[in-house]
Amino acid sequence: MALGAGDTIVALSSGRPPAAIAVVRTSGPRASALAQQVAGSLPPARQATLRRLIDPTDGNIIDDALVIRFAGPHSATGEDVVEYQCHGGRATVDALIAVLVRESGVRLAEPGEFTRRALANGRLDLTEAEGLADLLAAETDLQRRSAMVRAGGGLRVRLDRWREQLLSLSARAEVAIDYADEEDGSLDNDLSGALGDLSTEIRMLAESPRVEPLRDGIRVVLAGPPNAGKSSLLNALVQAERAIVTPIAGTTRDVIEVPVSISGIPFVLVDTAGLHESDDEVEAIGIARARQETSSADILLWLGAAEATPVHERLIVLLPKSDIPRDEASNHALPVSSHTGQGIPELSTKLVGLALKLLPRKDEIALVRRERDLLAEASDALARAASLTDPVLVAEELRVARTAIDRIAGRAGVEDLLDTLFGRFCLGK
Ligand SMILES: Nc1nc2c(ncn2[C@@H]2O[C@H](COP(=O)(O)OP(=O)(O)OP(=O)(O)O)[C@@H](O)[C@H]2O)c(=O)[nH]1
Ligand SMILES: [Mg+2]
Repeated sequence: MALGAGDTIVALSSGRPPAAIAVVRTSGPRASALAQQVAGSLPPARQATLRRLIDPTDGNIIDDALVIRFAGPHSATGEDVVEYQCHGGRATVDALIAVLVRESGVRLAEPGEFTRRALANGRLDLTEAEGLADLLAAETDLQRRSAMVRAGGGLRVRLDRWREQLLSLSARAEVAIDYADEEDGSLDNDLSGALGDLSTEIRMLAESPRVEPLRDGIRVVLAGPPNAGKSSLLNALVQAERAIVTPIAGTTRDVIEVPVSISGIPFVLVDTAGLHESDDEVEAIGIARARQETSSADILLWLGAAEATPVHERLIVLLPKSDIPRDEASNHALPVSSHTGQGIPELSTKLVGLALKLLPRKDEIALVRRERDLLAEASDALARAASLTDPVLVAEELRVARTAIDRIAGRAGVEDLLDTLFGRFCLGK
């Protein structure tokens, strides 16, 4: 947990001054008392109230501001929250914050600390907090929409429902254990069926698209032998001279990443060293990295010979330098030329087509890897439970499934994860 969980925290929650208006947010046990001191009296809850803000030690006027109070637990953090909408000049903001933090038990907030308290007080769960972090970082419309689904509780609702179902299934298994002596002690078929159905339902969600390609960009790796024209193609796709191009084989040695948005979809184009056997130490390292990139690519562009094409789930085989006449038929490869621009629009269209399969559709949930793994874990445990007859073992598998579901929502064993997540938040959120 963050330092001083019982402190009242203060932060500028709006953008960096100067701005027309700044929002200074306070949350914690002293928030209301502070408002009373600075704004003269306590404003009514949930009603924007114009107040003159005064430094209580010397009576100096700080600003005229709209003050909005939310009484806990019905607030964003679950604690008493007071927001001050003051003028957005740097000196005004600084003066207000200085007066607020002068009180004992009041301090500046850590990044993400408001949200962290909301999580601690059950105002949102981990999947929503993660969605919120994505929402704040969203740069494209697709990212924004996907984050909205998560931040709005798209996953939480299902997890809550599944948790209830798991509890009632556990209760049924317990009953079977209790009656084990009297009857044959095995489970009714009905329960096995219910376990199997729930396993399938959870499995289906586990197969949802991943958040990472949407958040970080879809990794398109350009690979092939030296001099194939990989760097030139990258430059042509991003319409800028980002990678060095020379007629010398082995020009690119390191991995070069260039983020680019094509039709509003975030891609990261990855240029790599030409794949071949090399005695040069530096080049050899570059080639090893290129091989790694090839295997972790979301989409692979192959600029080499057809017979040497690597195996990849989403592969586009290209025939580079198509402006140079050559004998062999191009069969399945897409002809592209970085010099004349031939095939570049078609390649972009193909990239977008493949990318759309990797991305969540409108209003579809996307999952982070952790969530997918835990959902799969829960589904597996339920599938095992469905095939068991001993109610004691079934109850144990149900417990495994419940723990996995609880961990997704952040109800169990996630402290280390919280630090990483809240490190992504900005100050004042
Ligand atoms: N005619 C023609 N030449 C090209 C084309 N694309 C690249 N070239 C030339 O081919 C040579 C190698 O191009 P690069 O883009 O550096 O090739 P690379 O695959 O990145 O090479 P390495 O980094 O050494 O592996 C350069 O001289 C380019 O000008 C093309 O579409 N048509
Ligand atoms: Mg190159």
